[in-house]
Amino acid sequence: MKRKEFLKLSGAGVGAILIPAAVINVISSGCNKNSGMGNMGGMSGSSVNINEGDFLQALLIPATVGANGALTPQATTASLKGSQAYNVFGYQPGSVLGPTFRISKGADVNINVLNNLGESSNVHWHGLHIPASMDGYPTNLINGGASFNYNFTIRQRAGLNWYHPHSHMATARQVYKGLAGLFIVNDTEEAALNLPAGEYEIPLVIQDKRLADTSLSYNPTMMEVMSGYLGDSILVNGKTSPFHEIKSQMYRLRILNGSNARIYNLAFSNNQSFTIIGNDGGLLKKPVSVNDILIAPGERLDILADFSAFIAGDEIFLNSKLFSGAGNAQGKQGFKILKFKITQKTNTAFNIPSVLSSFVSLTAAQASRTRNFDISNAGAMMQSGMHRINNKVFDTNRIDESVAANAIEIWQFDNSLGEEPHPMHIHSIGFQVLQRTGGRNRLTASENGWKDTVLVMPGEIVKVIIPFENNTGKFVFHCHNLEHEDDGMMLQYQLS
Ligand SMILES: [Cu+2]
Repeated sequence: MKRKEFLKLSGAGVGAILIPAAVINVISSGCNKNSGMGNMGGMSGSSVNINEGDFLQALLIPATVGANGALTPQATTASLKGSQAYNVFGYQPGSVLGPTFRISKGADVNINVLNNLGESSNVHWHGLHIPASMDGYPTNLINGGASFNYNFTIRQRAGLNWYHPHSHMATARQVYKGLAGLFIVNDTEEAALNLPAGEYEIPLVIQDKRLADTSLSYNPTMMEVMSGYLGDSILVNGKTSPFHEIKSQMYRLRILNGSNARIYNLAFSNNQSFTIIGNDGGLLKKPVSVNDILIAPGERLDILADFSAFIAGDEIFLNSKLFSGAGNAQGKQGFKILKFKITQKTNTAFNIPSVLSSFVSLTAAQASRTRNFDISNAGAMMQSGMHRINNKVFDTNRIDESVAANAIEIWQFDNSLGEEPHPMHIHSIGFQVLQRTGGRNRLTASENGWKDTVLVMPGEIVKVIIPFENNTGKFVFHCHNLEHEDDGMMLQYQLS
């Protein structure tokens, strides 16, 4: 049930400002047997426990393709867990996810999308700085049976981007059912580092789904819209609880959190450190060693993991550890994600470069203005029952922010009164995170460098600085909790 309907049933009207979460819980648990309430706490919903699985299926690595590709979104079946067939959406028959595009900076890209889904869809190239007509605007859709050619030139630095549908109010369902893929940009600065490549560079798309339901039906309750649609099983590259055979040396793990709503606190089972070398927008200036790192939906991580201390026969897991500060639905359980099995002792050393890349760090003084976005959603339930930004829900006919081409601006996402975590994503540009106040009160190790999605926890205010380009047009920015996005937590800016 959507909150709009719930409000009608419960009699809550326009004009009320705030109802304590505890009161809402009482009201809604009395009005709908399917509200998914359980023993949840406040407005951020309840957690869903992960069944870890057996780690007996081999990790699949998506096929790599070049600048001239084709995608055919379609309803198909895939073996997500053992030999069990699931009804999914794929960009090709027989599996979820699509191929990994690997493209050099400067290349012209031409990807034909033939939509055989039986419903409208489109493709958003998350992280790419491309024209508005190619960006997968929510109402710029490819009808069932029709096709569209996405063509654009890659003008940005190396990095791990991704693609997925961005259909108005259907993004969450289409992504959950299996539509997503990676898009890697390479450039000469990155190539000069000679980072681990080939079998030593492993793409990992981490997602959660409800595998008890082989039809992968998607019908979130009101509370599941608030928490986001959390799965009961973790999939990596479209398989649940996989293993991967490796040698005892340095690996480059290129990680996407492609989940609708789940946040992970990545760590190794032996708590060994690993090195963050990049994030959403490519390489950091310098490597950073950590023992764990949060990754929210839409975010990417580029990690070097040193397995040289292991011998053949050893095993190590990539896990998600407990974390706090993300509301009632997230971080309450630690679980295993992926098992690495060391099969061969090697003597191939890799020394991590002390300098990875160079770019200008922007300062607040360079910004011509600051825009504030209230993402707390305090009291939003009392208005139309939808997630909001600045008290507004998405309206394709309304330009929310007018931005001058090439302007440098600070955008401030204010979740200081909120109870839910919101990973905020801005289309078509990269930004740098300037400051976080409240909550964690600092930038994390993966928040230096270029980002396009930033996690704003309850209680936090995060400032990002954006050097807009001259890629004029109408673009959206939104919460990348896909349930929140489809619920209206998206605005748009006109760059002109
Ligand atoms: Cu959100």
